[in-house]
Amino acid sequence: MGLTCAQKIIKAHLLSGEMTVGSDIGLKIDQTLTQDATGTMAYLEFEAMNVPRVKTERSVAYIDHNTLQSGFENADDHRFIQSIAKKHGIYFSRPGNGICHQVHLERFGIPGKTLIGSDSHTPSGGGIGMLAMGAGGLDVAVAMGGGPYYITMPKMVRINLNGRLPAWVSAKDVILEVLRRLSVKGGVGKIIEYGGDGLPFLTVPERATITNMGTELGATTSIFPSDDVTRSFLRAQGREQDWVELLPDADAVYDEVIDIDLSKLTSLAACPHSPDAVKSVDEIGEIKINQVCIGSCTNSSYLDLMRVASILKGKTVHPDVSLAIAPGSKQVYNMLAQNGALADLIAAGARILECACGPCIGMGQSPNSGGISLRTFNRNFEGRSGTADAQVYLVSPETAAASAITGVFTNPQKVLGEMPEIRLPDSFLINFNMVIPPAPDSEAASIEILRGPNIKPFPTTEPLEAEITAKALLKVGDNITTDHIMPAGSKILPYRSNIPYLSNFCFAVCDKEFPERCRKEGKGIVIGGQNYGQGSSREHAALVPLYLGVKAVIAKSFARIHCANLANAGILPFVFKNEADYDAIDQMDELQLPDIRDAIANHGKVLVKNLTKGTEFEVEPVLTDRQRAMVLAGGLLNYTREQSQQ
Ligand code: MIC
Ligand code: SF4
Repeated sequence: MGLTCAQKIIKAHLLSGEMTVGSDIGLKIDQTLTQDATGTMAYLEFEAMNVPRVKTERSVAYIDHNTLQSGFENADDHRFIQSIAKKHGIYFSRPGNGICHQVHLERFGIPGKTLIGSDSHTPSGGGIGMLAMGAGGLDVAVAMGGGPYYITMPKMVRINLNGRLPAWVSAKDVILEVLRRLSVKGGVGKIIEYGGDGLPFLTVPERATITNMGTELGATTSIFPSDDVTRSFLRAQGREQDWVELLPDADAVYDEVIDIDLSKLTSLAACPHSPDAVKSVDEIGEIKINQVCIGSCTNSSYLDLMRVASILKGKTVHPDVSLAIAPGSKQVYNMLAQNGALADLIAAGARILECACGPCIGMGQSPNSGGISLRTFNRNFEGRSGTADAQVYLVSPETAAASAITGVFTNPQKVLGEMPEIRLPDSFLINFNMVIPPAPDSEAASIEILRGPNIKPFPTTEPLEAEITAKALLKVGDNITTDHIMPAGSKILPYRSNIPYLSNFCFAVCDKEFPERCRKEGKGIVIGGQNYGQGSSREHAALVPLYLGVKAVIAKSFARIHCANLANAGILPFVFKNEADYDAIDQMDELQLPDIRDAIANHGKVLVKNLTKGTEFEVEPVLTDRQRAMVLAGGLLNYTREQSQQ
C-alpha cells in the first residue's frame, strides 16, 4: 500500500509504536523551536533534565511574543533565553528578527524533517513539506534532550485544491473555507495533507498560511508536498541544497478526501469569536469598522505585504480606522524598505509595528470599546485582543487592506479592479546577522546563565494519590480555549515564568473568582464540554491549574496539545463515558474518585461518585500506557527522572 507524505516522514522517524491509526507512536525529532512566551519555562525544564547540549539537528530559540518591554520582566527573560541558547547549543533569533514561524520557514525549515515547537502554529512548517507540530514546552525540552515525541497516529485527510483562485481571493480564504466546512473540532486526530492541480500556483508562504491555520481545525498538523514550488522557494532563500522531493505515492490511501474548487471561492471572514464562524464578506455586509491589523504568523510574508502595499499605494486609511501592520520578519521588512513598498504603507497612514506577534496576542493595539477589528490573524477568541468587548473578524490581507481604505467591511473583488501580478523574488534578501549561533562545545561549560528576579521555579508534582476527593470548582461549556484557561495579553504575558503570579488570572475570562475558590478549597476538579483546551500550546494552561490544586479535568472531549500538557503536568484528563452525565453535575458538587491510583495502574474502570447528589458515573482516562506511567509518577519530569535512574 502506498504512503502519504506525512506517513513517509513518520515512517522515516518512527522510534516506537505501529503506524496504525490510534496507536501511540514515538518520533525522532530533527528540529525544535521555542518562542519566548513558552520558552522560558521550556528551558527551565530543559535545565532540570541535566543535558549539556541539545541532541537535535537544529534547535532555535525565537524572541517574538513578549517584545513590549514595559517592565524588566520581558527583557530579563530574553537575556535568560539568550544565555541558555548559547550554552546548550541552540540558535538564538534576536528580538526584531521576526515571528518564529515566518523566520523558521525562511531560514531553517527543511522538507521531510520533523519539527516540534512550543507554539501551536508550528505546523506552518508543513508549507515547506515538514512534519511540524505544536507541543508543550516540556515535550520540546525532552526532544531537545534527544527523547522521542509521542503522538497518537492520526488519520490522513486529503484536501484537493483544484483550479486557480480568482483575483483578490487568497490562501487565507482557502483555509477559512476549510474551517467553514470542518469546524474547530474537525481536524482532531487527523493530519491534513494538501494536493490537487492548484498546487503549482500556491507558493510556499501561501501554503504556510494554510497549514498554519490548520491548527484552528484541531489537526495534529497539516502538510503540503515538497515539489518544484518548494524548490524554487528554497533556491530564492539560498538554500536549494536543503530541498528534497516529497510526494505522496500514487496509491496512497486517505481516510477522507475533500475537494475544493479554488475558482469558486470568494473573500471570507471568521466572525466573532471563533475561527470557524465563517461567512462570506458579502454576507456580512458593509458594516463600519474601527481597526485593521495586518500581520501575525498567518499573513505577514513578503507576498502578503506586497499585495497590501499595492492596494494602499496612493490611498489614505479611512479617518475612522486605525491600521496597524507588523511584517513577519526582518527579511520581509527589509525587502519592503528596499523596494519602496514600505514607503507606500507609511504614506497611506499605516502604523508600522515591529516584526513580532504584537496585537495577535494582545501585546498592544487593543481596539476601542466595542470596536470592530479586522485582522489577518488566526484566532479571534473572546478577550484575546485585550478588551472584553471587541468584535474581531479574521480576514485575508486583501480584504483587510481594502476595508482599511473604505472604512467598512469590503469585498476586495468588488472594489479593487484588476489585480497586479506580484511574484516571489528570485532571491530573497539574506542577512543572518540577527541569529546568534551557540557557543562551541569547548566553551559551553563556562557560560553563565543570566536569570532575572521574575523567574520563579515551576510547580513540583507528587505521585498520584490512592484516592481523590475534591469539589467541581468550575463547570464550563464547549470549546474552552487555553486563552480562557490562562489568558495572555500585555498585562499578563510578562509573567510566563512566574506561575504563582499567573495563577491570579486563571480562567479570568470565564470566572474571576476561580483562583480564590481554589485557594480556599486547596484542591479541585474542572468540568468541561467538547474540545476542552483548544488553541495554544501554552503549558501554563496546565501548570497554573496544577499550582492551584486542580487534580483532574473531566470533559466531553479534549484538544490534543492541551490534553498532553495536562498529563505531562500530572493532572488526570478524563472523558465522560456517557456525555449526559455532564448535565447532572453542578459546580461545587463534591466528587470522589476512589482507588484512582489502582484504576490508572491496572486499566480498571474509573467510577466517579457525586457525593453531593448521591449519584455515580463512569469516566475514561485519555491516557496512553506511557502517560499512565507518567501520571502515576506525578508528571513527565518525575517520570523522566525515574526512568533515568533505572
Ligand atoms: C498563540 O497564538 O496563542 C500563542 C501565544 O502563540 C501560543 C503560545 C503561547 O501561549 O505562548 C500558541 O499558539 O501556542
Ligand atoms: Fe504569534 Fe499570533 Fe502566531 Fe501565536 S498566532 S505565534 S501569537 S503571531
